[in-house]
Amino acid sequence: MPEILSVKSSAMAKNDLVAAENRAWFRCRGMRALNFISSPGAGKTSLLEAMAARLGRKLGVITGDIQMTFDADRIAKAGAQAVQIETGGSCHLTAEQIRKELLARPWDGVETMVIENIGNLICPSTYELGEFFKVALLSVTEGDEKPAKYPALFLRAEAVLLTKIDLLPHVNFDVARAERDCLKLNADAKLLHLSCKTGQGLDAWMDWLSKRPV
Ligand SMILES: Nc1nc2c(ncn2[C@@H]2O[C@H](COP(=O)(O)OP(=O)(O)OP(=O)(O)O)[C@@H](O)[C@H]2O)c(=O)[nH]1
Ligand SMILES: [Mg+2]
Repeated sequence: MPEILSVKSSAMAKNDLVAAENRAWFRCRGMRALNFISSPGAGKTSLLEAMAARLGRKLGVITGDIQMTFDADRIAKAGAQAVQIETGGSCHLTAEQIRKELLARPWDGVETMVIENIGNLICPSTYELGEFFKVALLSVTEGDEKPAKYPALFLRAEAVLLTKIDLLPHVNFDVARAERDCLKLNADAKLLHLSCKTGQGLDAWMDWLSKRPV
């Protein structure tokens, strides 16, 4: 199927070009830019609400969903600058969609821009959006075998946040196994434990993020 492969690679190449322009846009403004990727419901928006409570309008968020603006509404209510992309069915965001939102508003005062990707462990992992790094969120309710089964994300994520750790006593989730599998895929990954319900781990996450060079 050489024709199909060439169409796919040309679409990816176009996306990568726009992603490079987005990266330059972030760099010019001294903004740190990261891409949150996880399965649906792992806690991306909850973490962004917690970050918004700390960073206020210094946090910008471009959040993607198939439909509805619930997530952007929640994040804006928590104090950050937020906009929603509704893809209408597509399972990942593209660099072009991000570019459009970067140019559509001033983003005055934003120091950290988080792109909350569509809940999906597969497609978002391979589409560059212009971020400087990816962060994987893995909730303890999903199963400890997910890093081994969905390596595309865990290979590429600079940090893996194990979320909802307040639920650990109630689920069969082997933290050591999940973390071992993450490190097999990326020995340099930063591993952190978080609970947005209790606040555990939020200081460590914010500290790591603030020290990560732009
Ligand atoms: N117990 C517990 N529940 C949490 C935690 N974080 C998030 N939740 C709950 O998990 C559900 C999903 O959280 P969201 O933050 O909306 O997840 P999401 O990854 O943004 O979801 P999508 O955008 O739909 O992919 C909500 O009911 C949250 O209240 C946590 O640390 N502990
Ligand atoms: Mg969300």
